[in-house]
Amino acid sequence: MPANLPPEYFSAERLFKEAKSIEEKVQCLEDLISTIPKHKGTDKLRADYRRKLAKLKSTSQAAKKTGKHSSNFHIEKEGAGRVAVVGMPNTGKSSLICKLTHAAPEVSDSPYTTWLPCPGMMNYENIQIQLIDTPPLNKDYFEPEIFDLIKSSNLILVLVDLQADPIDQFQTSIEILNGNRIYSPHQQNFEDERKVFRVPFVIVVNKNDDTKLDEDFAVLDEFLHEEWELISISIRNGRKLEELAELIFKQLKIIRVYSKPPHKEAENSQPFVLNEGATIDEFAMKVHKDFYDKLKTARVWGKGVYDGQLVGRDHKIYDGDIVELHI
Ligand SMILES: Nc1nc2c(ncn2[C@@H]2O[C@H](COP(=O)(O)OP(=O)(O)O)[C@@H](O)[C@H]2O)c(=O)[nH]1
Ligand SMILES: [Mg+2]
Repeated sequence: MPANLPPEYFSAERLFKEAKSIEEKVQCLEDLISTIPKHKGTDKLRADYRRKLAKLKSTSQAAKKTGKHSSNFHIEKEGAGRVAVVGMPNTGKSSLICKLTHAAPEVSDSPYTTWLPCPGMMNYENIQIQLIDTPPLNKDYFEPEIFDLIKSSNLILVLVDLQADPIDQFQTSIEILNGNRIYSPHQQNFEDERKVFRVPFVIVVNKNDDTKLDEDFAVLDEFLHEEWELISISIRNGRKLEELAELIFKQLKIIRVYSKPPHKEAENSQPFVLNEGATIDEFAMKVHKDFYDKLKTARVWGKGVYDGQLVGRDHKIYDGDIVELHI
């Protein structure tokens, strides 16, 4: 128990302990948290209570939606891919979501501001990608459901702070992810491979605010670049954010393919999103099962073909290709 807690704390604590219903408990716990002064000595206490509050809130939500399991950690997948933004406290996870999407998670110097995941959609050219802000990685405690969310992602951005012992932050983050059976595809794994989740990681080195810090990044880069995909950005000064969006797209390994009705222009704005390496067959399935069932031939405009070339079902398609399906 940290010293110097004000008397309001102790009365709020008593009220919380006496509260009966979940709603009442939520209210009292919010009041209790607001009585705790913010400083280093109380970080752990506040984090503990926030965790408790998150649990209570999700329980109360689940209770409201009768019969349907629901939790604050369950987020519907949307868009062309899901990217989990993870890392130690204060590395800029929430700032990144604020900058690249319309979502507005709270940004603050206090390390345990984010305690629930928060999704936002990032526009990348003509598609949208889901980014999810997550609570800070913590060796001692972490909501298990957050790892389910991270495992369900197509890509993990591991944020580290260039201005605060980035190597240590990098190592700790990887250790915690691996400790929860989440590995980047290239990593060696000493456990039963069937129990492991493989999701690509990108190391995002934030707070590279100006060229004076480039040298610090160069040291880190030297140490890590052979094994890891990494990029250095400054959210505050907007450095390399476009490159980051591009890298996210590249690492998701997806392609955008356009459907063209016969004798008409391609429907340019709304591509179908498929995994790299997809074939005409998979594209037809995406458009409609009827096309997949009845497909005779297809014409392709794009990579490795002459314009309007007739191709078969197993022809491989590429990002930007235009396809005309014939049934
Ligand atoms: N100098 C600097 N500070 C940043 C940058 N990005 C975020 N911050 C600050 O770092 C602190 C923590 O940011 P936040 O997004 O809440 O981190 P989180 O705990 O990882 O979600 C805030 O004070 C931000 O303003 C950056 O590029 N440069
Ligand atoms: Mg945050």
